[in-house]
Amino acid sequence: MSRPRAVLVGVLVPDREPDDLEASLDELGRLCDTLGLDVVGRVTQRRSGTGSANVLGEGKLQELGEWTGVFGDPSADVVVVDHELTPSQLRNLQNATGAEVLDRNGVIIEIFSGRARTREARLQVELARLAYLAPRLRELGGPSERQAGRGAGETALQLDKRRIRDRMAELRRELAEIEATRGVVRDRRTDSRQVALVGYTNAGKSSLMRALTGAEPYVADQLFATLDTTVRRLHPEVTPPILVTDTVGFIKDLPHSLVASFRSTLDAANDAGLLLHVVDASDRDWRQQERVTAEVLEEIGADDLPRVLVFNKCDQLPPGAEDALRAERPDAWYTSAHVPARVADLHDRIAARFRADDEEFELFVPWDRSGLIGQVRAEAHVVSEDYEDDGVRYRLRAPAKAAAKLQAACGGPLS
Ligand SMILES: Nc1nc2c(ncn2[C@@H]2O[C@H](COP(=O)(O)OP(=O)(O)OP(=O)(O)O)[C@@H](O)[C@H]2O)c(=O)[nH]1
Ligand SMILES: [Mg+2]
Repeated sequence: MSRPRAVLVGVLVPDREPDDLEASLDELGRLCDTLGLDVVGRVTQRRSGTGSANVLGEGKLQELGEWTGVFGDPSADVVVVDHELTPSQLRNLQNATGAEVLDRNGVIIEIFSGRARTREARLQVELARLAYLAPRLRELGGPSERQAGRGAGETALQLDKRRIRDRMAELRRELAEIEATRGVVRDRRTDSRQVALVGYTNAGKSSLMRALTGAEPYVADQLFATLDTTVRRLHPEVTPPILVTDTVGFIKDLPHSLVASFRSTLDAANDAGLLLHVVDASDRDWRQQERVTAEVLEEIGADDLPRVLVFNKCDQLPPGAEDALRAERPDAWYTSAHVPARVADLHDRIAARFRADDEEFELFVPWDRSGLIGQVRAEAHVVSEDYEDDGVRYRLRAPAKAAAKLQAACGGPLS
């Protein structure tokens, strides 16, 4: 079956640059592609705002109608608007074009719906989808309204709305339960060292995850390839181990219902000792993408965590561009998930960053406590070791907590 064809609609409001609208429509086109739509055209118009009943003026609305077959054979099946529509704008456009109408948020929510894999992600997406659909139900007339005919329609609609409310309450309850279990897992992990890869969708977070850990996350030249958080050990391993977390990507104008419902997933980032803010250096819009990511991090309360900007895809930069970037952002790290030597460099920087926070200390393990040697090697980096008559004298590096624990374990009259 051929894919449905979509025509994109963008409005150029007075304080917006034409380039910015074009870039936004490019991104919307990629979102449509991810959703399974073929983008066949664009209709744009300069307007004083996005609030008018039909979004577009009369002439442009006709142009759109030509695409959707109001006057003949349709060349597009779906109209996709690049900003958020009110429920009544959505209905008006649907009536005027005779085609299905989606707005940016609707597209993003549909992508998320099709892609969520873990139970938690599925519940979160369903919640977001219902929150998005509920206010639009009356305007569109739900399926049961059409089936039940006019008189009974209102009651059926009210019934639908009540069902949605009940379902949303149920989803919130289930999510709270999952969250509570995770709290337990999290507490157990407070000693572990975590790095979270965060950033704009398609920046290469999962590719870096794969390169840094040997895990096999889903990587695709698609927006929102990842919707679930995964955690793996940094590889080659360091002692004590560092965990790497891959997270869902951000996008501009991320629907609020999604930010809210993904908060717990994104919260994984909140457990991290270090955030790697991954930016696609080869994307001409990286500055905006960096800004959007920073804003979402602030929204989820992760903006006070230690954070390093990581420019990825440096292999795709034209000659000289990386030097220019380095001059502009001397504190950032530069890498490419596709170049092993550069991944190794990133690995070492991560390890060094954690090592810098470690304490270096001396530990004497008497022979009669040699059972502790395994624990020492698992929890601390061995700088040096000397075998003496009555035990082993170590110089170790470890996080303060682990250091205190080992010292307590080896303490006592013999040490
Ligand atoms: N040339 C080049 N391509 C890369 C690099 N890193 C990732 N890519 C490509 O960029 C695309 C997106 O990569 P992903 O790792 O899926 O990106 P992501 O940030 O996880 O994306 P989402 O999960 O959608 O948020 C894929 O086609 C990757 O092969 C890189 O360093 N160089
Ligand atoms: Mg990903």
